[in-house]
Amino acid sequence: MIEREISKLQTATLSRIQAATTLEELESIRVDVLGRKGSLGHFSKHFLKLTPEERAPAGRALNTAKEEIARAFESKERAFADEALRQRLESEWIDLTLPAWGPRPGSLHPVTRIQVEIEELFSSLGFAVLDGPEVETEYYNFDALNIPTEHPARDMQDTFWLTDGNLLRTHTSPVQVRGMEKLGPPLRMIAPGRVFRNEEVDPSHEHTFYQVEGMMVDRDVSVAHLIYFMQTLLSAIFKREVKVRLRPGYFPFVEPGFELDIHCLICNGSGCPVCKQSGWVELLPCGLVHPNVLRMSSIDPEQWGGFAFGLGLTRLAMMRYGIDDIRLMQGGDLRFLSQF
Ligand code: 2NL
Repeated sequence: MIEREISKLQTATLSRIQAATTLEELESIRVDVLGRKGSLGHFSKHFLKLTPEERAPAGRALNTAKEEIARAFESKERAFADEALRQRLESEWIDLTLPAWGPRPGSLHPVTRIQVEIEELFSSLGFAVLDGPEVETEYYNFDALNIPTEHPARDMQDTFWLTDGNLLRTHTSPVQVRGMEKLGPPLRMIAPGRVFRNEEVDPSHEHTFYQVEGMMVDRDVSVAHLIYFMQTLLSAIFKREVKVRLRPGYFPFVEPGFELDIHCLICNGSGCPVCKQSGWVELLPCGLVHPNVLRMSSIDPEQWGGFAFGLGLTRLAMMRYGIDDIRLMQGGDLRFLSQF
């Protein structure tokens, strides 16, 4: 009986399908049974030998078997697909209740940090914090500061001159000149900011750097006041005693003028590129404001006197953080910046 044979094949195939564990296995069963040389096809050939009466029930049995087997394949395939999806969902599961990373916090540049500290210190001492243009006139940058025409700072080698006769400020003094004009005496002010010099760049020279200048104008201001404020400033910055030395120094805008040097904090005085092997770093030029400078800004030097100083913020930050190459400061390298 061919129907029985078909039914046996159907049962066997259904259990093979049921037992299959992979898609590949399922495919090989499909080839075995439904393929061109498969076992079901084999029955079709036998049909030729059947009588017409035998053919109808055998055909029905064959069709039923084909349908059942096809349904079983379909449902097994669906089961495989469901399982694959379940496994994917399992492995790709994320916990949506975890807190987000949030924005990566940035940090202040070492120069900015020192600048903010100095601004806070001087604010607490009654000084105004002033800002001013980076492109200046020759008058504010040089003439008003008693810097003579033949002074080397005016040379092309030292100053970035613009084609219109203006220049990139070489110090923040022009901000103080503007401050004297605007505020009038008595006054206390500091002027932090970016300045520019036409320098050959090396580990201790940059064309762009930061400084803060400060000035106090009042009645009877003396070198004693100057020294008091400079000591207050340095102990606040270094949070410890630093060795200093005071030498006479010449600056056209002060008289008398001083060079205040500190013992090099990088090499502890033994000599390094930053202190040019001397063990000392020029840190704080200062002095009493020159009468000509006061007069040019409409302050009567007979009535008023003042002290002034200029502090290199960039060099100070290098001292504070032990940075031995000034080029790192403007380099924008995140490996450097993210350390602060
Ligand atoms: C420097 C310069 C100093 C001043 C700057 C100053 C400004 C005015 C009047 C008088 Cl408007 N003085 N500034 C005074 C002494 C020294 O230093 O290049 N420092 C890094």
